[in-house]
Amino acid sequence: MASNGMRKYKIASIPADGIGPEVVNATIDVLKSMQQILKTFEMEFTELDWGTERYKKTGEYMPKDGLDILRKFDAGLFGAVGAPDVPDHISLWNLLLAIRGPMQLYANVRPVKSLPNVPSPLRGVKEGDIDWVLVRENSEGEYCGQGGRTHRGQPWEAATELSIFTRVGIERIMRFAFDVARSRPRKLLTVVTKSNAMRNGMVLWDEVAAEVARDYPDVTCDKMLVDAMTVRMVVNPKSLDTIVGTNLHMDIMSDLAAALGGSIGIAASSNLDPTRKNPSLFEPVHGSAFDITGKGIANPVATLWCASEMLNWLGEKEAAQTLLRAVEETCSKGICTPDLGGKSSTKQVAGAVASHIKD
Ligand code: GGG
Repeated sequence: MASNGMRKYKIASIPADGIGPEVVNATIDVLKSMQQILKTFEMEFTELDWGTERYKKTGEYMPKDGLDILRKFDAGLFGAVGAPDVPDHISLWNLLLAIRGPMQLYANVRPVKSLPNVPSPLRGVKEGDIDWVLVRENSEGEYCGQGGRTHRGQPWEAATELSIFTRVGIERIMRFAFDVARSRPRKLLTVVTKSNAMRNGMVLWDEVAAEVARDYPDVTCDKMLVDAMTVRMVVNPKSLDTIVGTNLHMDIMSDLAAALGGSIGIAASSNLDPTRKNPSLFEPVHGSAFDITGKGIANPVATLWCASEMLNWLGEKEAAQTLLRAVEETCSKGICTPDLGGKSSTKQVAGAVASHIKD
């Protein structure tokens, strides 16, 4: 609490690569003007220079004590990682994945719903028909980083990529997902696996899901194979609400979901530590988009939505709703960047959102 009675938060901003700085800085401007208008909270932003530029100068994406640095903050706002001249597995594993796993940000929440004037590409789907929350296991599974390569360069070169699923890891994400489903009006959870073909880890997922389901008799739970799930999302989107799945499955499904919801340019994502021992990290689903970097036309809506999720997580629920409403009003006036068919710049969209914030 600040001396003026306002609730005070320390936020780390990690704009990182490509369009990351454009969307993060536009969002911080909106948050700063929000706090001036609402006068209920104060945010102190500290920019961390982590990312590919730093890697090229120092050989490190983030400092060795980066996680300790992050732990001094209440939350982090992340932009994007990845650059054309660095292999993607280097950038991802040295920054985002170097934070998510070790910080135990095990719940990756990706809400998807259509915004005004951002129609779903699906025929016959109206605004409001798609209202999903995808819950991605964010700390293990296919992203455990285990495996290896042998006989490099030989015709018999081989590589293994292990997936590690633990009972503890599955149970905690399952309980988190059931809680999310319980908090929503339809109380409906779909568990996604591939347990017909993958007979160990995925079967454990099914078993733990069934066990946890017994503690949530008020939540209707069904299970789907990931391949069939992609079809259901397209042909029967209204039948879905909360969806939970593994790290890789939900990474893929959340891109599909974002596109079906209207655009990946509006899709937000929260990397949460539900135990609240570590600060959570909020990042747009989209990547660094080097094709439009520096043009001032990156869509800030996904990061603004992340900021709303961050406010919500910090307990500023009214401010979170105010921000999302301001984004919706901006969209309903057709103020949007070229990816959504508009002519506005990143700064113009952010400015319009700030102007729609009322106390
Ligand atoms: N804005 C987040 C970002 O840059 N993501 C890049 C990416 O490829 N992420 C993969 C993942 O979330 O697993």
